[in-house]
Amino acid sequence: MTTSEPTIFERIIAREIPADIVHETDTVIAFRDIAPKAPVHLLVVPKTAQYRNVAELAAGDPGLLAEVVAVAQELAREHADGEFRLVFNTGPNAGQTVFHVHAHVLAGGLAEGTLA
Ligand code: DGP
Repeated sequence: MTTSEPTIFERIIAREIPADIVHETDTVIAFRDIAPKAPVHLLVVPKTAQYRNVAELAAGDPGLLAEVVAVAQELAREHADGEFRLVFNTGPNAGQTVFHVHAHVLAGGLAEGTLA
């Protein structure tokens, strides 16, 4: 479902605002997070604005979700040692601020910040 106001990620995809883009295909774009939480912090974003979060994406287009994960792996190999944490904040109470589905790819030395 789209909203009337384009999200910041739609504006990046449309090149209305700049971003440090590291990967792009017809369906997915990836760029550096503006406020990195790890030595490597990339966002992998499906270009369609149809899905607000990963649950909607999984239900609506599981193939596109698999592509997001494959791009994350590829970027972790390219920008770090191939190991990575994949985070999908889903909902405001989980810290989601941009309601256009995106994966945070965190890599490059996370051993001290493991979740469990
Ligand atoms: P989330 O809180 O999970 O919705 O993640 C949104 C992320 O988007 C957050 O880590 C900061 C990042 N972000 C917000 N605005 C911009 C922007 O204009 N450019 C870039 N590169 N990242 C942004």
